Amino acid sequence: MIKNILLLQILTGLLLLFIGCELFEKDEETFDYPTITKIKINKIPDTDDNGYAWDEFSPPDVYCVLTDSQDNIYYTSGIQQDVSNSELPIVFKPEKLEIKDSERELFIQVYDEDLTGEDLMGTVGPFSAQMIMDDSSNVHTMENYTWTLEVSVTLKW
Ligand SMILES: [Ca+2]
Ligand SMILES: [Ca+2]
Repeated sequence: MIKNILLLQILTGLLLLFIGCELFEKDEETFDYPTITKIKINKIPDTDDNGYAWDEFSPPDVYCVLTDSQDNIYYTSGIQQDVSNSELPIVFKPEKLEIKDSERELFIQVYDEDLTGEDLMGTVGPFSAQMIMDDSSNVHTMENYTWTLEVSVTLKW
């Protein structure tokens, strides 16, 4: 009988230890793969290639797409309506955007959403998860001077 109680106590102890570890892991926020947690658009061009405003009566409606060089799409953000310069930077927080192939060359395309399709505001890249992991900072900023476009990517791993 005493042996049984002792065994029960040990089992309970182990169970509590196990639950404790589970809670700890959840708090730690671990990642199975390098994960893009944030895409920040710092600068967008004032006008399109022809010098015209992106929209006739309001600022552009901005979203971004994460692609590779084969045009595979890994992420499409929501649309941020009427982004004037004073509203920059705008931040998109993808959910569980894991980069399973850390060597793959990636690009971020930024668009102005229109009723009749979309206008490309510019592209930044290539970059790869490995490139950011090799760097000293987990925030990687890319600028496309032709388009006056600047985008920062935050990677966690
Ligand atoms: Ca437009
Ligand atoms: Ca607009």
